[in-house]
Parts: sequence; structure tokens; C-alpha cells
Amino acid sequence: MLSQALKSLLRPDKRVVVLTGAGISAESGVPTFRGEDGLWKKFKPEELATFDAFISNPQLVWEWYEYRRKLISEVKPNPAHHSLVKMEDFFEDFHLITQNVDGLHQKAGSKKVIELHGNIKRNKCIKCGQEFEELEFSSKEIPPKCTCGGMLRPDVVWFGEMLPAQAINEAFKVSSLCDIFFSIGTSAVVYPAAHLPVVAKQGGAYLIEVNIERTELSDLADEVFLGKAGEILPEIAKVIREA
Ligand code: BJW
Ligand code: ZN
Repeated sequence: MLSQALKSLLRPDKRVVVLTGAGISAESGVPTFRGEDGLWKKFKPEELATFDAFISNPQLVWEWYEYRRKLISEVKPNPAHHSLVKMEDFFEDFHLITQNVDGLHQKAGSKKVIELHGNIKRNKCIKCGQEFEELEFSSKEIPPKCTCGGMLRPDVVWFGEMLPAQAINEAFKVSSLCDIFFSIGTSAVVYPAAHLPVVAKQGGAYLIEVNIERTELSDLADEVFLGKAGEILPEIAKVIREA
């Protein structure tokens, strides 16, 4: 299934970057944002994933995140997440960048994960910025309040907000320097993350896409694996084991 070109590239000394999106967690039971079963078929993004939406309806937004937190706490990483742990062990220079906020890469055992859009488990105060882990606060208010009186919000990146500077800077740096770039389970429509594969390709990387359907990135990719991440990535991990 893997081309000879890719097989010959899968050596420990190659610099590898992986970008993941909601599709990698779909087989764990986490709904994606867009597409057939997309979360946003049911909820409009502009009603929920912006700071303005939070200010105009904090209870609704908080409860949407609570619903997703519960769902995420009950699911397990799938073979795609586990294959990336094997890749991290195999390649000497390996970077895993995720747009996901579900923490499933860490749950699978990935040691170093660059989280571009935050993590749904954490909250932060909209007034003083203090961070809180999910169960750290006892307030029954919805949304709970910080000791300074400010409302808590999930520590994720909403539309119109800057990504964490260190994470996005590192992501661009490693993408521009890599030999192989994998784009896995992302519709590649949300910026600046969607620009990472482009930068990698411009830097000379071999670009591989894994997705159940073609995306805006497909034409740029050197190889497109059309299929489920949970089936394709174990194949790649198998080739690595045999290398
Ligand atoms: C499978 C599978 C299986 C299924 N196996 N595959 C116009 C042009 C360019 C940019 C902009 C613009 N207008 C506005 C912008 C900027 C905006 C943006 O990009 N908008 C676009 C939508 C146009 N970006 C921002 O605002 C970002 N900030 C920013 O730019 O700051 C600078 C700035 C600040 C102020 C002013 C101006 C500039 C922030 C973006 C934050 C995104 N946040 C979210 C929500 C996070 C919190 C939460 O979870 O609630 O992040 S949105 C949502 O989309 C989430 C995701 O991380 C992100 C990406 O989605 P992803 O992961 O690709 O998921 P899907 O569902 O789209 O795709 C899943 C894919 O999997 C599909 O392709 C399936 O086929 C596939 N799949 N099952 C393999 N089993
Ligand atoms: Zn505060």
C-alpha cells in the first residue's frame, strides 16, 4: 500500500512532523467539527466558539463545553494515536502538532505534543488569566468564577483569537525544516494551522495526507491515503517496525 518513495523515506534520521485534526479522534467517538457527523451541523460555530458568543451567552457556551468534556473523558485513544507513539519512538527528530483539544495523544502516550488550540480540560479566568484544571473549583455557578470575580472559560482558542505564541512559532519552525510532513484527519481550512503543510512543502518536505476524503490540501500532497486514520497509520507503523 505504501509507495516505494515513502518506504525509502521512513528512516530514523528523517525529520518528521505530524499535524492532526479532529478526524484522528473520530474513531474514538469524538465528533468532528465539519462533514457529515460534524459537531457544527447541530451547533453554529459563531454561536459557540467565539469570545463574543461566550460573553453574550456564557451559560450555553459553558454547557456545550461541559458536554464535550464529559464525552472526551469517556473515550480512549485509537490505533491511529497509538501508531504516532511508535513513530515518536522511531524517528530521532519527531514533532507532533495537534489542533485537537481532547488530550488523546497524551493519553495514548505521546510524550511531546504541540497543542495549537489549547486543551478542553483546562479553564482560565477571562479577567486575570489564571489557569484552573477541570475540577479545581468548587463554585456551583455556571460558568464558575475565579477568586478575582472573573468568569472562567475553557482554555481553548476561539475564532479571532491568537494561538499560543510558543506553540505556533515552534510549529512553523519545525514544519519549515522537516523532511516528511503528515497531515492527518484535518479538513485543512482553519488558519494558521492550515498553512503548516504548505510551509513544509515549500521547504522541500514530502507531504502526505491521510483523510477519508479529499481536502483543499490533496492537490499539493505527494501522497494521499484515502481512508481511516485508525487503519492507515498502523500500516505505516508496521513498515517502520520492519525497517
Ligand atoms: C477522518 C476520519 C478518520 C473524519 N480518519 N480522517 C479568512 C481567510 C483565512 C483565515 C481567516 C479568514 N477569516 C478568519 C480567518 C481566521 C480564522 C480561520 O481560519 N477561519 C477559517 C474558518 C476561514 N482563524 C482564526 O481565527 C484563528 N486565529 C487567528 O487567525 O488569529 C489571528 C487573528 C486574530 C485576530 C484577528 C485576526 C487574526 C483561530 C482558530 C481557532 C480554531 N478553533 C477551533 C475551536 C477550538 C475549541 C473547540 O474545540 O471548541 O478549533 S475551530 C475547530 O476547527 C477546532 C479545530 O481544531 C479546527 C480545525 O478543524 P479540524 O481539526 O480540521 O476538523 P474538521 O472537522 O474540520 O475536519 C475533520 C477532518 O477529518 C475532515 O476532513 C474529515 O474528512 C476527516 N476525517 N473521520 C481520517 N476516521
Ligand atoms: Zn481571575
